[in-house]
Amino acid sequence: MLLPRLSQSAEAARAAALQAEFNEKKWVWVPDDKEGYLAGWVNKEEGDFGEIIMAAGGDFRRVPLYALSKMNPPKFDRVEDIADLTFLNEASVVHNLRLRYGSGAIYTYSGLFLVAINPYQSLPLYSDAIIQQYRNKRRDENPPHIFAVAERAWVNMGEERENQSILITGESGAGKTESTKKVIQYLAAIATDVHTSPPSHSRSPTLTSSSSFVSSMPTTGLPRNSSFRRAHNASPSVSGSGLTAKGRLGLLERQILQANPILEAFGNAQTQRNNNSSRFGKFVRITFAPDGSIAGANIDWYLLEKSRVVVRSEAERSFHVFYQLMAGGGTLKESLLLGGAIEDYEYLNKSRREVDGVDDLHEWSALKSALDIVGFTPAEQFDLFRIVAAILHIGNIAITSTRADDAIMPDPSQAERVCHLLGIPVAEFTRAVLRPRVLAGREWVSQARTRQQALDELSALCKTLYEKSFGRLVDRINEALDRPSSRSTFIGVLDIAGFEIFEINTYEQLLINYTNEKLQQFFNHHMFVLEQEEYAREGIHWDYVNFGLDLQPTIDLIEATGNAIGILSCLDEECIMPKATDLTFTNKLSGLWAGATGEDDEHPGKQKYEPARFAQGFLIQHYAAKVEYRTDGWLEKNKDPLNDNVTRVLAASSERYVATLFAEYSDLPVSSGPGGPGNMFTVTKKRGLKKGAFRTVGQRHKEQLASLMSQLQATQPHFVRCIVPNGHKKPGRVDVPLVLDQLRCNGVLEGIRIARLGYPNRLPFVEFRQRYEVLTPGIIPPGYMDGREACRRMVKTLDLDDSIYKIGTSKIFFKAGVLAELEERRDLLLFDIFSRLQAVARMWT
Ligand code: AOV
Ligand code: MG
Repeated sequence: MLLPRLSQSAEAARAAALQAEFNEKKWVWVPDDKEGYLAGWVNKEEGDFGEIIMAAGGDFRRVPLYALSKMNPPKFDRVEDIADLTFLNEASVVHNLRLRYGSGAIYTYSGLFLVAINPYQSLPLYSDAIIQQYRNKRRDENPPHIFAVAERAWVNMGEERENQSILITGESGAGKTESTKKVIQYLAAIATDVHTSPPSHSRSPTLTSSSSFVSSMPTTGLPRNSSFRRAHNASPSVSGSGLTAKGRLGLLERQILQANPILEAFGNAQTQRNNNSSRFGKFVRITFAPDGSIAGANIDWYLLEKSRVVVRSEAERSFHVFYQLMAGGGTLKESLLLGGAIEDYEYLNKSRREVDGVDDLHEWSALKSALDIVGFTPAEQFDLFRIVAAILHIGNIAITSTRADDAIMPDPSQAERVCHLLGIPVAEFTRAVLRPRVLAGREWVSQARTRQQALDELSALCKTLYEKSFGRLVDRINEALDRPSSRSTFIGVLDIAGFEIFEINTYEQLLINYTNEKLQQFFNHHMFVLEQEEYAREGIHWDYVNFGLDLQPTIDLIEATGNAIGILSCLDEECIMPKATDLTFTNKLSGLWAGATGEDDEHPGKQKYEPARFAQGFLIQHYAAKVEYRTDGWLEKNKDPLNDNVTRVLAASSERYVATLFAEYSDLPVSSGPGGPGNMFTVTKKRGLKKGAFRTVGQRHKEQLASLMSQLQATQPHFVRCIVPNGHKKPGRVDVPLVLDQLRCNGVLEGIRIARLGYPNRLPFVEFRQRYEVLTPGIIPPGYMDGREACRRMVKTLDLDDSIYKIGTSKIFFKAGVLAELEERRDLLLFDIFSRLQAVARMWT
């Protein structure tokens, strides 16, 4: 027993020496344009300025004191939970993340968040052995990991019979989709295990009591990060069975896993930021039977970037499936009349065709086998590719114009191919595109289109075809996986694009940022409730406002209906106004929100809105930043126009698959067919009958988001924030300003801000006493003493101001920074004792 104690005290001495050295100077983080923050110490202070000596290089800098951030003592380096830091400032947060990332620790907690920094390399963190290592373990028993989040969700679901959600956000390429896959991998593996080992729902009660905030300080003087290496060298013998999880998965589990390559083939594409970028958001729910085994799954999807099938930047590709089909289609391609190569298709030959390290032929086989496993019949598979091929053929339809500028199709053979695949009469299709019947006053007339109008119609058709087919694909996957049962509970994983601020922000950014504003509000509210519960549990009085409400004015500004009409409703109104344009819409908004009318109480969003000064658009103050939106093209984007003539032809297709995609249009009065035109009244009336057909993009998204939010509200949430470390897709490098931006956008800094409103550092009485009793010798008499009383005596002796701590019923709570001071005092003392011991030891040798 002597040896470990000796080595422990040697470690403690080293730490104490480090601390003593640190204590000699007043260390700070100095803001730096390039590096984000640099270390330095305050040489002297003059008024509001400090003279700083920089740690690297030793040069002097004069910096305003308010710009400096206090550095945490070295023992806080690499803490596993950022909330444990005693100085909670931005600089310390990124410093900690950078240190950890540098040693391969890509995961770090920050209070309620798991922060995951993309390693851009394959790390040995996801084997079956590691899965076993996280099974049945509390969060603080293992290094931070996405598996720990999945484990906690699973345990909470079992113990509390409550649905769970895991919300993963981050910018493009940050690792959301990879994280989602890891969660599903973990759940599939452990749920398979329940068949071979008893469910672990009856575990020790300590499991649920672990606080989401600081639960413990390092008790040995060593930071807890030392467990990282230990964890990842863990022997697989922890696992009860030697079989790999993969080998044991049942059909349903395999189908759930195989749904992903299908979704990725149709919904992902290579972009400049990510070779496998998801161009849609998804919420995947895995349902579990009461015994913990998987009962089914269901996928909801959001905002597919369908315009990509038609255009994209030159350096990017369309959806993967196009290239996979072209590479591997073989005889299938013949049936789809795809005789050419990629170069021959207008919708593919204008941009990049290949991706480094991606073998489309191989991906094609993976897609085919996934479709087989999930249960798509050959006919169903053919229908999916029928749409892909039809889109390529539509792209090749040549349109020219007459001298009168009327659109014509000089070569009908291309349209014939399209119509053959889509099961529609070529004459009707051509007429619908070139000379659709439209309502002129009270009469239906054929109206000639210009070349551009006809081309726009074709591309609108392709986008709609693709989106509808994607929707049908997801429905079909759900049919295969969905086995609803009243007794099941679910874990939902949300993989959705994070807050976006680009050079030019448009309607898509507004919708995604609106979504993130709502998700952030959900987080803030959740954190508020947990904080409140914790304080209430501990009998601590704390006055505060619900920080979930902070974001409401911005949300109102976007989504409100009624009197203080929001941006989306205003856009909807303009979409049905004759003669409305993007400009009239923009002006109307400014009149509504920036005008002098209306009390601020009635329009709280007013302070969040500003007309743009140099472009047609406006600025919104989001929680993450002020963003300028340009409103060009919004009316069209919101209406998502496809003329009735075209949809009606498709709804009457002889191919069942095509007809069902457009079924919602089928009961419209036939205006271009032999039945003759209907009148305006019947159109409106019938339109009212079919829900779903004529909603605007904004309305549809608002409804979907409302449904998502209400589902999330009925779950216990877990939050994962993915971070891109640098702009080069390379391992090892952390670009601090880039990371800080993301921490701001993804709410991690916001979480820290609100944590600081309370008492962010908290310790159970026992731990507080164990660690700091050395500072108050003789205060606590030998024998038993109530933990609370002991703490009270200690803080009194330590002379702490009572505004900086609160004593609860089982824990003591501190304002940020207090623990650093206690640590400093403790280390000085230990160092002193140790030096004296050493002196004594020297006398004896
Ligand atoms: P995203 O989902 O957040 O972007 P992905 O999950 O597709 O990002 O990750 C992008 C790429 O980063 C992956 O293809 C991997 O190469 C790499 N990567 C991410 N996480 C890991 C990990 N844990 N281990 C190893 N490599 C990883 V987007 O869908 O573009 O918003 O739209
Ligand atoms: Mg993704």
